[in-house]
Amino acid sequence: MKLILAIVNNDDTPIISEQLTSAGFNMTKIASTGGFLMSGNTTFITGVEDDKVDDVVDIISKYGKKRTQPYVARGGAMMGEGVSVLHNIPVGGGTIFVLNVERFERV
Ligand code: 2BA
Repeated sequence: MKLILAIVNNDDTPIISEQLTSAGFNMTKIASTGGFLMSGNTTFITGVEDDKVDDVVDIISKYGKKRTQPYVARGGAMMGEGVSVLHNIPVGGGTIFVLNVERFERV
């Protein structure tokens, strides 16, 4: 068994949630925050049998869209105090971790 942790954009959360559920996967959604952009995202936790991992990854890949988000870099010693530069940072579609599960119980 594997545990999949998938971080996706909030805008894609409803469709990914719907698709995982209708494909029969159990999952938990956690409201999370990206450490770099400090904006909200969603972390899906899904426990699946090994042969289902690719199905989950396929759904997240299909419905998690790549996009850019604005990021304002504020000046310092390198750029000059008071200077701000707007960057468009590429984000997503999904950041996916697949972990081995040692034991799974529903009690
Ligand atoms: P954030 O940490 O807010 O990162 C958003 C996007 O900013 C990243 O997109 C990446 O393109 C860029 N970025 C992140 N750290 C950077 C840095 N130190 N310098 C320059 N650019 C940087 P994604 O890679 O698609 O990541 C989307 C979200 O997935 C991240 O939001 C974070 O919440 C999560 N994530 C990504 N990689 C992770 C990792 N190795 N461990 C845990 N969470 C991760």
